[in-house]
Amino acid sequence: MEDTKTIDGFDFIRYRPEVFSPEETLQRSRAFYESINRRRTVRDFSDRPVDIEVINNLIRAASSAPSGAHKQPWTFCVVSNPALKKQIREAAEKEEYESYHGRMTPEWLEDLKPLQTDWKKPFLEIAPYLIVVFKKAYDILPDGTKKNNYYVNESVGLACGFLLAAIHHAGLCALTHTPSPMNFLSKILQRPENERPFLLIPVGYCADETYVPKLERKDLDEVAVFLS
Ligand code: IYR
Repeated sequence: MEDTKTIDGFDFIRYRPEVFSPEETLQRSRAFYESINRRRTVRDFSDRPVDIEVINNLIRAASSAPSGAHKQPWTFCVVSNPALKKQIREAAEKEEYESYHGRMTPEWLEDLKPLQTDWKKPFLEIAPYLIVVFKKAYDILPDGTKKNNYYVNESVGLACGFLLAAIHHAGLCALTHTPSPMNFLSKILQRPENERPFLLIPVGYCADETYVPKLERKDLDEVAVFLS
């Protein structure tokens, strides 16, 4: 039986987190770091199928992220239909062509050279799934009233972080793609007016021979300060 209590008329349940010994805590923190540190953004996907129930679980994990006032202000739109993927690829490439040929600053293009990206986005048709994440600035109640959400960017960013971790944990790969501007996604996917595209995430297995840029990650002392 769950321990419950009522505070000011609201139900609470006893929280029983998993707690480990100090040794096991250290071991688990290291193991998780070593696993997640192997995650890489990939741009070369295989068309090898992935069970939709895997995708369902990845989205369940993402949607367990914390959010402002627990509003869960997100919609994960899962696209596997080849005709829709083609439409998305064509629209994304049209925007990206313009970005790479004038909209991005010379400094930005220079910064992207080590990644060797360009306006061509074949992965949008090759990956078995595109998860298009939409943020909901407000909810629309059944009677049509609008209700604002809180910390929407922070919340949806956290959910995407959870999603990427879940994808990696399942042995799959992803790309956090940000075609810009990306309002074409609202149109193609016929999303309601309260949803705005946030990230376009192809998901699947990477191609048999995939190369990723030889990047270094910052050391702990470059990303953290300890004030004790
Ligand atoms: N959206 C473009 C350009 C791009 C921008 C950044 I910042 C990247 O880290 C990678 C790519 C594209 O997807 O190619």
